[in-house]
Amino acid sequence: MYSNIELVLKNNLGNGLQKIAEKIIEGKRISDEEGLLLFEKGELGLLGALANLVRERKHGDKTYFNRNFHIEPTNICIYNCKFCSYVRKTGDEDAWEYSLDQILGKVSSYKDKNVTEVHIVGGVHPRRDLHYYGNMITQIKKIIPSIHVKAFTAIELDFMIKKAHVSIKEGLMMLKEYGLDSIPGGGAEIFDQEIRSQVCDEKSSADMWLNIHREAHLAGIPSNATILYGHIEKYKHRIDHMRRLRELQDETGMFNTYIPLKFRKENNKLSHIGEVTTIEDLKNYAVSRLFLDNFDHLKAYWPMIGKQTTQLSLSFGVDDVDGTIDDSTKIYSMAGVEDKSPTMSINELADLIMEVNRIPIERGTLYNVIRDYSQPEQIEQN
Ligand code: V47
Ligand code: SF4
Repeated sequence: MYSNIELVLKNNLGNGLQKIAEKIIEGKRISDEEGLLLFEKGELGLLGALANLVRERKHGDKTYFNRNFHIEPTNICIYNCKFCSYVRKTGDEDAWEYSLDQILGKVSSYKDKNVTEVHIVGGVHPRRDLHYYGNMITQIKKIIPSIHVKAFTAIELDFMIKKAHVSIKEGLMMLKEYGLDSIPGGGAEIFDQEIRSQVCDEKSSADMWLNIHREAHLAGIPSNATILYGHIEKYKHRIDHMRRLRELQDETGMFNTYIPLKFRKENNKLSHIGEVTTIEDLKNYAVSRLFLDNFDHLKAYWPMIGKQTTQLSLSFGVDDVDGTIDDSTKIYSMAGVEDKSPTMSINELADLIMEVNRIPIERGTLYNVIRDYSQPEQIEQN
């Protein structure tokens, strides 16, 4: 009996795709040009079969998720990214800035819920600084000592570290002392300068984003990486973005996962562009899996992409779906996603994964295995 992949190869693909498919099957790295060709000429079934091969070589059917919640301390931001539906200015009716007590109160409400991670990101608030946020992390860990604090995009870090008048390395070491465990992937957007300047011209540069992640890795702080796709960028810009990440990963090996973020169009200055199709989303996951050979994990962030596309993505290279969330983030509900109160219980996450015949694994932030939920007797009530 032939495997899907052997059938693909027996067909003798045209358009230069045959050589690329063979390289992937042999476990070789593909070039920028080859990545671009996959985007431009790769048929969805082929991309899925190849990406799934890579995914299964790395993880078999295992599909990861965690017990997490978000804290978004404020939506007040000094920047005005055109794709952002969330940003407000001081005094705006729907601006928020939670006090430290409010934030700690929220953390206390999770004390007995077995959460393993808190994800903290927000706007770049002009009056908050490194010590305020550092102290916040320390206080959070007093309430839940075992929790992993994944906090602050490189954009927030750039601002608070400059404000503290210390080097990037010193600033990161200070935050690590306060209790920072890892850095989320936000703020990367799209690295190409021409496109970046059209969608978020005031934001820290691509080089700054990469440098902060490099310095974090050197300081022993792992991080995630994202891309914002499906707006005005072209395929070549996505490849350029991933190549820069692949190079940094070759240097440090400290990126945990890559999370493609689909541009969602409601309530922002790029609404007129519209959104790309689910087919484009699946293609993007697949080519990401094939291009980023040195990233262990590829995540579909379910609150952004929706539950059904998340299930489909598991056949296109994705091995992680993020976590329980518990209705704690507004970034995507304000940008127009259908599910305005994103929450999934552990059982719902396990069912979502098992419905498409994969094995649900609860993980810690750094992919330590906590529990295999594929065994029915292990599914708990919560
Ligand atoms: O950097 C903002 C994006 C990011 C829109 O590391 C938008 O585990 C689409 O980085 N349409 C923040 N995207 C969120 C983020 C993230 C999310 C989940 C998991 C992790 C992780 C990181 O959200 C921003 C920006 O790229 N974003 N507005 C929008 N309208
Ligand atoms: Fe501010 Fe982030 Fe929104 Fe840009 S994406 S305006 S940096 S909150």
